[in-house]
Amino acid sequence: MKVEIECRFHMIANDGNVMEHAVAFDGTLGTEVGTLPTQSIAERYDIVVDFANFQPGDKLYFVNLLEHDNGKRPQRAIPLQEVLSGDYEAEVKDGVWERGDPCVGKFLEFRVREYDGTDLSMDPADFVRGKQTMIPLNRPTEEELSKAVRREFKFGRSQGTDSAPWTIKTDGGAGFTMDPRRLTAAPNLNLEADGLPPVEIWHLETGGGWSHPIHIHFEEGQILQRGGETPPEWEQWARKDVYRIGRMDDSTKSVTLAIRFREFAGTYMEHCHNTQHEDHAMLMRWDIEKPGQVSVLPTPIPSWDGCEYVDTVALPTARQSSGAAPNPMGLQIDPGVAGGSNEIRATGTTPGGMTAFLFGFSAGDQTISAGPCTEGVSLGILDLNLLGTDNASGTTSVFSVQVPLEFAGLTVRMQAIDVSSCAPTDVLTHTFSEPVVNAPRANRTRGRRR
Ligand SMILES: [Cu+2]
Repeated sequence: MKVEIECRFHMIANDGNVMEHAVAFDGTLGTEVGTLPTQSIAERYDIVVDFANFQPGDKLYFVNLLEHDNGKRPQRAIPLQEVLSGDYEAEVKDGVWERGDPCVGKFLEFRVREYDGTDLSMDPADFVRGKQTMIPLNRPTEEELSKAVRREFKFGRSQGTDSAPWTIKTDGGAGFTMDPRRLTAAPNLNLEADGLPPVEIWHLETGGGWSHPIHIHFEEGQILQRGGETPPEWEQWARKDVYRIGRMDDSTKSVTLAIRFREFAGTYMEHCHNTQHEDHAMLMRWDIEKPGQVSVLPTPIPSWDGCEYVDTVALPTARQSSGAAPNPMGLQIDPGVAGGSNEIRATGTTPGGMTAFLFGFSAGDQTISAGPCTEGVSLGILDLNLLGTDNASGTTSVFSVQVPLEFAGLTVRMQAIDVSSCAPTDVLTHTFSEPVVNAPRANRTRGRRR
């Protein structure tokens, strides 16, 4: 005979932060009795369990039912009875697991005991919606949200390779895997008139495949919308640092969150927390910058002999995001290509239409013309042979030029022109402040240690 006993609990914290209100998993407000919402890798739920329905001597278990047979995603959920009865059991043969996943099964046991002490803990039922608050949320105001910098990050397999299939697209730009030298987003600690650091709105989205639990390091955010709608009760009262998107129960294709950057300028990370994805470099670097900061932080490259620093290249939208609208022309300069000589590569992406890309080194402005635009644009060109132009339509264009073996103090400038309107946009510059030498590992700078 199968006996089901209700195991009631309240959620009081989410991702390590005490919530504004506790949530009772009792069948109200979108909850299911005794059932936690789906929890992705790296998400944390703190719950207070009421064991009143159990007797001393009872044992309760955490059981994993999701069977993996490769790294892509769980293939199926094994019925609980099959696991508890022992009918499902992975077998090992000659040191190799076969016919089953050894991670399916019980992994934590609770033993219910008599308790005759005095329970001094707070009753979470006193802190649900409409009752007392635990830790109030510092919610952004409507005005803050209306003027917030907006950024968009899309997680998927677009523009990846067989060896690095999982990529992140930022603000409508190209899909990239991790390169610590690339700065993707740079919120600034500029204070508003009210003395508060500004709020940014980050939109995380996925195309499909397995889910992506996106971990934003350092700062916590509040979910404004899940799949374009009000988030569930347990996410409304929560500060979070892992945001689950994609194909799972209790999940949606996108999450929009508000996040306030308050202190500790420096370099941080945003990444998918599924190990298979993050190990294939589904990560990106973002920096918190100081008010008035001009230079981007250099990139530390650790070695056995200490740490060397190389130049950082920022995406054109890093400091001032293009907002909710896709960036019409994402430009990027890569300061070197591994294994090559001193090659500088520029990448531009357009959503469509005719675009000319210009690319050169500054040595004073010089006016040139491109395509049908007779007035041309002003662009610093050291050597016209280093000029790249192209007509692109809805594609990514890549230019690369060979540069002198060693140079310093050069500024690379890149510009896109919409030739239908002859309007130049997105001037992107990058100055190589350190000598760049033709080392076996391209773009390694010398000598600077901290
Ligand atoms: Cu992922």
